[in-house]
Amino acid sequence: MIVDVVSIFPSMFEGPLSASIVGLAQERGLLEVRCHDLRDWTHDRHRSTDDSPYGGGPGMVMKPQPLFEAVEAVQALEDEPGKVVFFTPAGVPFTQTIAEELSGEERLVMVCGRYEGFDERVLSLADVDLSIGDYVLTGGELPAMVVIDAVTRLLHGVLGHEDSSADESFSDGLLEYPQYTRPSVYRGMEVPEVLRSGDHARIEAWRREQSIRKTARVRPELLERLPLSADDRRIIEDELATPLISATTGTD
Ligand code: JAH
Repeated sequence: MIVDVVSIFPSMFEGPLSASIVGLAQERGLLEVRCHDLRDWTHDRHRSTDDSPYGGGPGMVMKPQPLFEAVEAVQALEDEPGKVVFFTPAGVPFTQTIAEELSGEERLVMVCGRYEGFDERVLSLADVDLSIGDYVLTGGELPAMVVIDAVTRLLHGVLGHEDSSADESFSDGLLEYPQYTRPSVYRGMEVPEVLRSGDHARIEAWRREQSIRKTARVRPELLERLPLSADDRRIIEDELATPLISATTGTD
């Protein structure tokens, strides 16, 4: 996959994209991220990318001309123009399902804004406008890195074991069950006996129960869309009957 990124701070991407799995994916030729400086498409002496808003109001808005020319120039670098992805707080919520869809693309063009946002006409360039969560950042660069990270680990050949991403939080709509490794006792805290029993049916049932309990407690809305067995429903009821703060916590 080729990802072209347009930003006024292309150097922000250097660390996150060179380390760890994303860095390795690039070294192995499975991913190529090319970061472009939006100011390369400005024509004025001050290389300005922003201007004051029509109608008044605080702050500055990303002006159309450098963004239109940048996106058009970057799209022309390959035969395929690539899906154009914007990042704004008003975008559609980014989910694992969208990460899976994007991972099937040959190339993407990501546009990162700054200031108070984009001139609305610039958004006509977007195939999709994504939000990574309900908070306001100083720009779209961190969301772009989040999306690159989530998509990269889904690319074929990136995670040595190609089935590992199918076993995790969100892939079955539940949060992940607890994981343990050696030693079996650390500072008095024991690994659950079932995980050392070798009984794979029991282990699988325990893990599903733990996933359901965790999801019911912290993300109950995720359970509404899932097919649940009678066993699952009894576990949920039991979990929701358990107080979040136990009676023994405190000074008594
Ligand atoms: C802020 C341009 N979904 C989080 C998110 C995404 C983008 C921005 N903020 C938050 C943002 C300023 C300018 C984009």
